Amino acid sequence: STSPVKVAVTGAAGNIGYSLLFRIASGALFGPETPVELRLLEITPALKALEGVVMELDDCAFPLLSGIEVGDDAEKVFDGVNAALLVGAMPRKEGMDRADLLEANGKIFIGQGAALNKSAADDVKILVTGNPANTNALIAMTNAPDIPRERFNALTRLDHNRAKGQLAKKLGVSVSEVKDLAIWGNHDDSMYPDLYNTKVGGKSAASLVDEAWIKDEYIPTVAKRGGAIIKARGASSAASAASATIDHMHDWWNGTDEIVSMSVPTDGSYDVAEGIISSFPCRVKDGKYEIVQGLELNDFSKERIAATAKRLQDERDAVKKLGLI
Ligand code: NAX
Repeated sequence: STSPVKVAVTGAAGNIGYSLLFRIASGALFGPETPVELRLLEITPALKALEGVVMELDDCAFPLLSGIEVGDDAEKVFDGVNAALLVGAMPRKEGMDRADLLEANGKIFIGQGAALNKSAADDVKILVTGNPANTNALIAMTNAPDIPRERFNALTRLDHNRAKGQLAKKLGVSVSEVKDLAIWGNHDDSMYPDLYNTKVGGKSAASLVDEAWIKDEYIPTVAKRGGAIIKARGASSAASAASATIDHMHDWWNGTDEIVSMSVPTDGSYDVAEGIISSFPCRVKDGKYEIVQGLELNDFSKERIAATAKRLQDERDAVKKLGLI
């Protein structure tokens, strides 16, 4: 039998964790042949709740789950991990502004970047879900100088899946008919889903809908979806965020011929400035992603991509000022 993949999950006792862990343990991430060992990191006051989650994992008797380790010491929990899903972050509390949040969460990712640098396996792949995801990933990457930069990704797959779902619904087709859709930029309300390069039934998706719908309804609906879910459910997206986290790492690990949205370190592609982690259309082969090259972007797309990249540059400048990178 194959030796288990060691996967770390931070914030394991949180909402997303409660959905994510069970899917990883059931084989949704690495496939039905690969045993997994879970390494669960939490802050000390959440370890008791995490104990309860571990009891439930035991009670599922997942055949692929070869072991579970829990703790509040990142260096120990990350020891030898092949994949790290960095979900845990501090929610914005009353009276906190954006800079406070960047600082509070930024500190978490300094420590976790350094711990991964010290103790993760050489082949580790790291995906940041905890917000502000792109900038947290940048902070972790900057604090892990021995890990190749391209091993640090941030999650925009939830935006991707939302964008796919909303388009399929509008056109009355199945989501599997929507091809080559991608999110550009930051995981915030400036993210840009490009329908001009998206294909449905071989046609450009933009040609099948009104431009006014794209600008006034579609993009805002995708951008505000998280808020709409909070309003309806009384709690933020958890199962869908967990599912998107699985999708991203699954495709990065196993490869995919489809175009998927991944937030990756910028390399100058499409005139997006270097030094940030931004979402692009990507393909993955043999465990390595590539930013899809040669796409034509119209003026509207160029404008939106520049605007969302600017947000990321501003966040980068803010955390630089705070001494986090
Ligand atoms: P919860 O508040 O339910 O859980 C977060 C957990 O992280 C808590 O159990 C907390 O104790 C733990 N934690 C805090 N600091 C930690 C640290 N230093 N080390 C380890 N664990 C730590 O939030 P949840 O709903 O699970 O969301 C988690 C994060 O995902 C949030 O930052 C949230 O904003 C973000 N999201 C990102 C999305 C994306 O698409 N990128 C979408 C969903 C979600 O909003």
